[in-house]
Amino acid sequence: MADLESKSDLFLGLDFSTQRAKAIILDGNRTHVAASSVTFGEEPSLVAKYPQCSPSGYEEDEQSGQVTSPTLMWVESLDILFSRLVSGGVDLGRVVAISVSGQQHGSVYWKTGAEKVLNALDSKKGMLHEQLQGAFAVQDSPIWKDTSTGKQCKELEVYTQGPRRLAEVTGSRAYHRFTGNQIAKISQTQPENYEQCERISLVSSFVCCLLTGAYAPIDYSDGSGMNLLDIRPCGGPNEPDKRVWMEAALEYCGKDLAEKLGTPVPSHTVLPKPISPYFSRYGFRPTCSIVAATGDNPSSLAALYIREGDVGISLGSSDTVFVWLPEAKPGLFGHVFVNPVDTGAYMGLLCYSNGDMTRKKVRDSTQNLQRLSEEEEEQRWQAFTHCLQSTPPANNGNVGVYFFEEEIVPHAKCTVRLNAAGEKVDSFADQATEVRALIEGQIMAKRIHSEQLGYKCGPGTRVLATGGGSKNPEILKVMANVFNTDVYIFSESESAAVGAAYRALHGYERAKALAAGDTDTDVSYHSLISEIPGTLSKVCSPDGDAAALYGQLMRRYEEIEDMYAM
Ligand code: XUL
Repeated sequence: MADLESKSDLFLGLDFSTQRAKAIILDGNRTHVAASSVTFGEEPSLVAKYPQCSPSGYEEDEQSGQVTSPTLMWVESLDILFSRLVSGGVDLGRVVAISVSGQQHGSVYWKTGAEKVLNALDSKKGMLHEQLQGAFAVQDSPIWKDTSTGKQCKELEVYTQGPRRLAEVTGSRAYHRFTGNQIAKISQTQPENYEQCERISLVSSFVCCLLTGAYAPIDYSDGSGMNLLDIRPCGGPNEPDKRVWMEAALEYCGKDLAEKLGTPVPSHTVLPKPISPYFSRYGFRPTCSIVAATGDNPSSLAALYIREGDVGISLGSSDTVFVWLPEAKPGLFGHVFVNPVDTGAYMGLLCYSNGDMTRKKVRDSTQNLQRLSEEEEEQRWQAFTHCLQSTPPANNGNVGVYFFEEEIVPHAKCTVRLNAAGEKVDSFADQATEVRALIEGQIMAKRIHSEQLGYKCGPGTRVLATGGGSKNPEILKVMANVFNTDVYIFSESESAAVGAAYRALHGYERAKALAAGDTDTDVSYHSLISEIPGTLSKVCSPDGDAAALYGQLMRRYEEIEDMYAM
């Protein structure tokens, strides 16, 4: 295998999440060199143009459940991000490879002729959003929070011979946010726009279209979140890991959809075109490689060195749980994706819509959140932590389900509180009990559901916690006791962006080694990206007595979910 690149070479990871775009730059030893971010709903120039997306970064129609973000807002933020890195003194000319992580399931609709515009992007002709003004057939991209596709989900399941069959082939039964259902809704409700669209990207692959100035392929792992990709290998001895689209699902979701989606590729693919000459304005070298993008959850799995026996828990805008699966056995529950760092393996994913926003609403005892200063936020989180400190594990038998937003796992929207006697109550005696019921309920749900996906808690297993919520040691204690296992945190809170930078490094080095012919075996991700000592630190171990209390409480929690799931 080739030596790692010279120390002066840099690797850039971009993450386009629901609320912001981030960049993290690492050197060849994966040491942090620079970082920057743009918060869509707070960046003054973006707020002025897209006030409907402030402060959240998206626009929501409560009535229909439709949730979208303006595609051009994302386009503009890429320029802001790069100019911010340059003004911070970063020499982007040292970047040899870039990869991208994107919020999963969201989609972008390129208008016929847009690829010509992408090909012709020119740093002298104005900013990206100016040159791409007319490039989209649909101006507002549906994102993962969208729940307006109930009709399409039902029809897709019928068309593909039922939810179980759809799950067996695509890794999931039909879900509102999954891209195929979003596309089907657009093809049915905006037929002219659908007709005018020549290419559909995921948020992740869309950013690669901007970077390369050409249509970029969808990778297998993010593609598994569409209800469209057949996740089973089908390529024979020459291409053992090849995946293709599911014909029946394509047929239902839209006319000529195979052409509009393009051919999907393994997640480690280096794209045929390097960076577009447009980006010379920031000093990028013309040969800078772009490695296929993937979704934010697959990207976090890559950053966290997840291996068999680990469960990753990310507490963020959405809460997610991901597990490494050697085999795919998808059922009616959760999702199975092609693994982003080993195309022969899989990853299980659970996604909860009640994450940070719900924790904030319980913290502030309100359904209408206000914008607070950093200091006020800090004070309120301290009070929240104090609530956890002042209440015992298992909350004296009080248990609650807080699905303020329509929950995905299970499909339900309700708030239910049971006291120790099993009676339904409208509120608990005090705020501290309320906060503990919320956190314990959220963590118990994650254990119950990951076991249903095939995960087994036991000796040698680890919980790897990430996301904003993982900074709270009291929440980590609850994780250790509920999962009855050690909890580790990653020294970086931005696992999705870091995963993108790691994947850029891997894709680049792999391609270089293969091109040089100095290896007869593939350069596996884990052979190159081994755990850097100190990046994962054990922060919590279970307390036997406390852990024992959760068995019974989990059964009660499960009963509530069973009663209220739609
Ligand atoms: C995963 C999901 C969310 C988004 C958030 O299925 O919908 O985690 O990826 O960015």
